[in-house]
Amino acid sequence: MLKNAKDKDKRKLHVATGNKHKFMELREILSRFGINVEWLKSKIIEIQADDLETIASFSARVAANEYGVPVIVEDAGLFIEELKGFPGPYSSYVFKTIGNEGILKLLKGVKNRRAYFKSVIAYCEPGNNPITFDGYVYGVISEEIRGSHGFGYDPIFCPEEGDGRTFGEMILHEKNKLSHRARAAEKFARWFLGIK
Ligand code: ITT
Repeated sequence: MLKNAKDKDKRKLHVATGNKHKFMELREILSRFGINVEWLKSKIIEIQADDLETIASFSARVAANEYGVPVIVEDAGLFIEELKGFPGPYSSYVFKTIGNEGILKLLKGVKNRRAYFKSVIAYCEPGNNPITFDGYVYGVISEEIRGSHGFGYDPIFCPEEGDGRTFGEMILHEKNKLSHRARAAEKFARWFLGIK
């Protein structure tokens, strides 16, 4: 961890992701804490594993050592109760293959539509071990695709703390009030700044 606020100014914090939406969400949340981030616009090598912590930590270590700067890597997944947690850590592949339409087909006629998003942020300084922070948002899978904001599974996920709209029907600021990513980022920011 950085020892004081002065150290923070000397070191740029980079978010390594190929996903612009993800970067914009993280930038907005972290800026509330006065943490400015830069986009390391590169798809960092990602391993396949059964848990998001392992995936994010591996990429964060590789990126921090390769670029010689402190790096955040965030990995997220959608876990659907009726499907025993699928697609979970395989969310990226499933989105690219069957997409939102495919998920809705799998859940056709299914009453239990409960699901959650999990986010894991891995922070790593060059030469050090990564440290992870998680965040969750619970909700249901909608009956149809709704909204064009956000990305990925946003148009089929209704957070239970919301007003019935999917994340896809919310602007970035609204999603950031509830999202898994915002919650993980808040945990990280508090730790980074030494706030209890
Ligand atoms: P990286 O370059 O950071 O890896 P990515 O888009 O591949 O970007 P993830 O591996 O973390 O990001 O995400 C896995 C999949 O889960 C991704 O394809 C998205 O479609 C979906 N996903 C992640 N976070 C989401 C969110 O907040 N809302 C909707 N879908 C999300």
